[in-house]
Amino acid sequence: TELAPPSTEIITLTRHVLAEQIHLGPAASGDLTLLLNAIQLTSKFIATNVRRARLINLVGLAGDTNVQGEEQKKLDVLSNDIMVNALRASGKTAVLVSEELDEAIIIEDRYKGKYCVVFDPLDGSSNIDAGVNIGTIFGIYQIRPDSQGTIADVLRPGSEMVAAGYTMYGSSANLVLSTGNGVNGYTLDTALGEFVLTHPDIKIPPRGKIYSFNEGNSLYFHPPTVNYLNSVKFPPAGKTPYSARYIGSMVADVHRTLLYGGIFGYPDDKKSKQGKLRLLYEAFPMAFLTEQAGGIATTGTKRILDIVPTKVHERTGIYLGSKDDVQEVIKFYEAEA
Ligand code: AHM
Ligand code: MG
Repeated sequence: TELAPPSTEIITLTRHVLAEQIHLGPAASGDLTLLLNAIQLTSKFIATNVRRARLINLVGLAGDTNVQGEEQKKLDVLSNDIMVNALRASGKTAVLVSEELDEAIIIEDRYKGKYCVVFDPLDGSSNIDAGVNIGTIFGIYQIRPDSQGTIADVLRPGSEMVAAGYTMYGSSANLVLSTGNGVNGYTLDTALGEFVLTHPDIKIPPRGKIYSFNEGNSLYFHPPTVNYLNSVKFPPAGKTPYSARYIGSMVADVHRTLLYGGIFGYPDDKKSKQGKLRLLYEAFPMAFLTEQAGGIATTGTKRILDIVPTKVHERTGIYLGSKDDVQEVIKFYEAEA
C-alpha cells in the first residue's frame, strides 16, 4: 500500500491568528498579530537557549536576586532581556510587567503601541537544572481608550485581557494561546521555525482523575483544602481515588490539566497568606485559558478573573481545572463559611 502524501495544509500560529482577526472585520488592525509574532519569536529564542543551556554554561545562578528575593538563574535573566527587547522593538507595547523586574516598564514614545504585556519569562526555574519542563507565561491588555500607557492599564481584572498564553519548553516547545475565542495549541516545528497548529480548540474534560498540589505544604493548609484533598484520596466506597501528579512547574501542571482534566491547586495557606503564585502574570493568564477551555479558576471563594489587582507583583491562591472538580473545592469553602 502507498503511504499518504504529506499534508500541504500547514496552519501556522500567525495564519491562524490572522484568520481570527479577519473575522473581526476592518476594526482589526493586525497589531495584535504583530505583537504575537514578537512573542513567538521570543519563545523560539528562549526554547533554543533552554535546550543548549547545559552546553553553553547558562545553568546556575546569575548572582542576583529578583523582586521576590529569590536567586535568579542565568536563563531567567536572559529570557527576561529577550522579551523586554523584542516587545519594545515590536512598537506595539505601552507597558511591560515582568516577574523579573521590580517596576513596570513604560515604553518610550518612539516605540509606544497600544498593548500591555504582563509576563513571567521563565516560570518554574527551580526545575531548570534538573531538565524538567519550564515555560513562559504571558497576558495581554489593550491600553484604556484615553490612556498613554500607565500602570493603571495593567491593574485591571484578568477578564479584561485580550489574549493570554504560555509556551512550554519540554520535549517540544508548545505554545498555547487564547485571544478570547477558545484555546489552541501549537507545536514548534524546528525545521520550519514555525509554531504549527497541533491542538485545535482545546476543551478541558468536565471531570478528571488527577489532583496536582504541593502536599508538602499540608501542615499549613486551611481546612477546605485539607477536606478537599481527603475527599479525592479517600472517596466513598465504590469510587476510585485520584492520582497525584505535581511537577512544580506551573506551565507543565496546567498544560496537563488542560489536556487531561483534573485539578491544579496552589491555595493560600497559613504560611503563604496571600498564596504563592502571582496574580498578573501567572494566575490571570492561566485562569483565562482555563475558562476559555471550559474549566473554572477560583481562589476557593472568588473567580480569579474578577480580582482587581492593587500592585503588579500581587499574589493569589488558586485552584483551576475541570468544572466538576473545581466546583467540589468551592463547596468545601462554602461549607466552611
Ligand atoms: P517561580 O516563578 O519562582 O518559578 O515560582 C513559580 C512556580 C510555579 O511554576 C509552580 O507552580 C510553583 O512555583 C511551585 O512551587 P512549590 O515549589 O512551592 O511547589
Ligand atoms: Mg513564576
